[in-house]
Parts: sequence; C-alpha cells; structure tokens
Amino acid sequence: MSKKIIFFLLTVILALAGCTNEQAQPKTTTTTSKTETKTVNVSNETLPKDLEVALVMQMSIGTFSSQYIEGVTEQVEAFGGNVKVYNAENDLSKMASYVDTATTQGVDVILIDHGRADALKEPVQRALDKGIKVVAFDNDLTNEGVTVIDQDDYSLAWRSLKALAEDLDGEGNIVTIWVGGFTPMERRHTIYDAFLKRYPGIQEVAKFGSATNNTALDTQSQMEAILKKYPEGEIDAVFAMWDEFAKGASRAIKQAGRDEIAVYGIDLSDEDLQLMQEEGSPWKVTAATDPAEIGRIQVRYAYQKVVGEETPSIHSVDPYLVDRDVLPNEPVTMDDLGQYVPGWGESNAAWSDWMKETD
Ligand code: SR1
Repeated sequence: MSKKIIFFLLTVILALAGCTNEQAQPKTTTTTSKTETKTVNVSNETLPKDLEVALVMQMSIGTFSSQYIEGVTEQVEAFGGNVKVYNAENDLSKMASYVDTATTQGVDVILIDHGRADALKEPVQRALDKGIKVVAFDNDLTNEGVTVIDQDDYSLAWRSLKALAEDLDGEGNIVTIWVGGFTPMERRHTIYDAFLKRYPGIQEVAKFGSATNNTALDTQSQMEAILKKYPEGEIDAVFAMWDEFAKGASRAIKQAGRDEIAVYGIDLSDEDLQLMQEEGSPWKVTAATDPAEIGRIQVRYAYQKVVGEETPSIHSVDPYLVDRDVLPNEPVTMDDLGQYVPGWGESNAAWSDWMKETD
C-alpha cells in the first residue's frame, strides 16, 4: 500500500473516532469563585445520581424547619438521591455522633443544620477526611472544604428592627423574644444591641425566650404573663427573633385584645403568612428568606462539590422585608408571595448547567 493511501485511511479512522467521541462528549459546566474559574466535565456517567444524603439537624421545631426539610428532600429527589434525616433534639453531643454515624455508613453527602463548631468541628473533619462532601446551614463551622450558608442574620434583624423604629417614630417600649446559644440568634442579637444604641428613645421593658419542643405555645404563656404585668399603654411593640416566638406572642396579644401592640418578626412560612393575614393580627412585619430555598441551595452546593465544581466557603442568602400591608385580602402562600414582594423566590444560587437537565 502506498504512503498516500495509508495516510488517507488513517485520516478517515481518526475522523470516525472523533465523531464517536463527540457523541459521548461530557457536558461542560463552569463555576467561578473569587479566586479561580474551574471547568468541570459532567457526562451521563458522572452525573451524581443515587447519592445517599444525611441531613443532621440540631432540632426540628416549627414550620421553618419543616419547610426547610421539604426543600432539601425535593432537591435531592429531583437529582435521584435519597435523604435520611437525623434530629438531635437540641442535644449537641447527639448531633456530633449523628455526623459520625453518617460517616461510618459511608454516605456521599452530609448536610448540617444549626449546631456549633465547638461540638461539630471534629466529626465534620472526620467526614471530610473520608471524602464526604459537607454543606452546613446556620452555624460557625470553618473546616476547609465546607460551605456554610446563612440568611444574613445581621440584615434580617436590622430590617425588622428598622421597620419597628420607624413605626414607633423612635420612641416606645418593647418586649424582645430571643434565645441564646444558636449562631443565627447570636448574630441577630449583635444587631439588637446596636439598635438599642441607635434608638435611645426605645426601651426594652422585658426580654425572654427559650427553644423547647413547644416553643410557640410556651412563648404564648410567657407573653400572657407579660401582658398582665404591663397593662395597656405600657408596651408598644414586640420584637420576636424567630417565627415560633412571633406566633406565640401574636396569639397572646390577639386573645388579650391588646390591639395597640404590633409584632415585628423574623422568618416566614405558609402558616406564618396565614397568621399575619388574619383579621386583627398583631403580626405586622417580618424579615425572611424562603426556608425551602435554603434547603435546595444547600443540596445544590453539595452536588457541585460531588462533581468537583468550585464552591464558596460562605453564602449569605438575601432576606426580604414583608409588611402585612402589601399583602392582598385573599390568602397568600410562600409560592405566590413574589407577586407582592419584588424579588422573593428568585434565587439563582448554586445552579450548574447540568442540574437544569435533571431538575
Ligand atoms: C433557635 S434558631 C431559630 C432560627 O433558625 C433559623 O435561622 C430560623 O431563621 C430561626 O429563626
């Protein structure tokens, strides 16, 4: 065979091989971090299907938690994975051992909800050392490789407090409901301290709060006692740093007929919206993100880590201020709130091109 013919045949073979490869070409996805741009090839073979995901929660109290779990589950199932929820019932050492349990079981991903670094840093490191991807929400973990999401608690607190201060025109008596020991709560309290300095005409007359299995109900009883102690004219507003607190306070105020007191809250759920929209509800304003979207973002970051995409160490989801006055007369849900609160529900966080095809 002549050299020309051999060269021609080789060219044809290489061209055909090129065509075959082209059909199997992986999808390319590019993620950009502050430091570098990374391109990752995701093909049908490397698409992260059937992942085992452990969701380790410090506690699961109220509608914020249940809508957050729904978001996590919905996003994992959309990718074809499976979620197992571990509820540590507010016991940090139990939470730490759940992280170890998930690691021993060899899950692909551990999602952490609340908790503190002093209890979780070491078990989380053991998970990372085994190659498990970890994404956390609402805690102070700093292990390298972990993405920690929060709701920008400083902004959450300030937005609600600023609305309160403006409605009171800078003067009045308030009751504050707060519980310490949780990262988001500590951050909100930092802003609360600054708020008291910024508005010296606003006085705190009472402060209470605890996280129990019946937080809303316990808050309601405590608020009832406070209303008896401070008769009409002695309280102008309540600042409730958790929706479970706002629910309890609102119910107590409404039942006591103290319609001079307005509630300024943090968080939102379908149940909260219903409560805010009730006739004569004291709950006027809340600052919030969508808890289901927090869960979905957390899952998407975990899957990005699994395929080797670049992910940030921190991500603060922007909160919105929801004033009852912008809501219509008919019931509104979290899904249609975007019609009344511009920007609500439009998060584009942590999406990769390949996810759009699996969603
Ligand atoms: C006791 S911590 C409760 C808070 O966790 C989430 O950050 C919610 O916003 C809730 O207010």
